[in-house]
Amino acid sequence: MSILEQIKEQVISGNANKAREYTESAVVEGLAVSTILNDGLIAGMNVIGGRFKNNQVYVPEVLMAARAMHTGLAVIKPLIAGAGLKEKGVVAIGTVKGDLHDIGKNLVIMMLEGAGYKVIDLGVDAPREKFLQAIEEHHPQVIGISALLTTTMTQMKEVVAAVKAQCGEIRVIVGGAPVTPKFASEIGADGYAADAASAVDVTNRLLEATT
Ligand code: B1M
Repeated sequence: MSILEQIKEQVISGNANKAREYTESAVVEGLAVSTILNDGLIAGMNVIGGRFKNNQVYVPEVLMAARAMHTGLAVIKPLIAGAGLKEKGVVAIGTVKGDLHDIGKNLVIMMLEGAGYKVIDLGVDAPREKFLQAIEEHHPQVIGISALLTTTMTQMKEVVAAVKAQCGEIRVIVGGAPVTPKFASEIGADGYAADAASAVDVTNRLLEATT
């Protein structure tokens, strides 16, 4: 079994120690961080996602897989975020109120940090007040909003409206599995990204357009 398959398997089986060990080995072997991420860690999480959907595994297994994935992510995070890149701007990002999913948001954060942005993590279950407070405290150029549930997507509209009312110049980017470009446009967001890498491209584009 290849080292990427090993990482994937350890995420699927929720073995955090092994996921970390194999991720470390992959780094030592010189595999690209994006390959480790997409073909190892995320690939494992996708398998668990499918099994969860089909009731083949339940919440405890999913939580264990998420923990294993985070352990692997912690190994590669310094490689993505390191390299002393000049700060490009400030992005404050959170998962909306009522929603506890943070794996995708954390990936977006890692990619943004890797691209040279300072990122303020507002965590999960973040009410709109938290986004507004972050604007006061950190003066971000971009607000990122994540939602993984169809029931919490509606919160995004409230956050976008509140952010725009507080500061019309701030750009808002939204994402998460149930979110679509059409929905993003309907709620007045400035950008939509389907995945963490695209979130960087969209953020770059939005900031280029304002400067
Ligand atoms: Co949840 N869950 N979950 N869950 N969970 C989903 C989302 C679900 C699709 C599973 C299913 O039924 N097939 C389903 C939602 C259905 C729906 O609304 N359409 C669901 C459900 C129903 C629930 C509960 C209600 C289950 C229950 O209790 N009965 C419950 C809700 C809890 C709550 O939030 N209030 C729940 C709980 C959980 C766990 C706690 C067990 C765990 C979360 C652990 C954690 O995040 N720390 C969990 C997980 C892990 C999942 C699945 C299996 C995986 C999600 C994930 O991490 N994917 C998920 C099924 C699935 O997606 N296949 C599921 C990997 C991640 C890398 O992808 O998050 O999509 P994703 O992020 C991507 C892009 O979407 C994008 O970039 C990321 C990287 O490429 N992106 C952005 C994300 N945010 C972005 C922001 C951006 C831009 C891009 O800009 C700001």
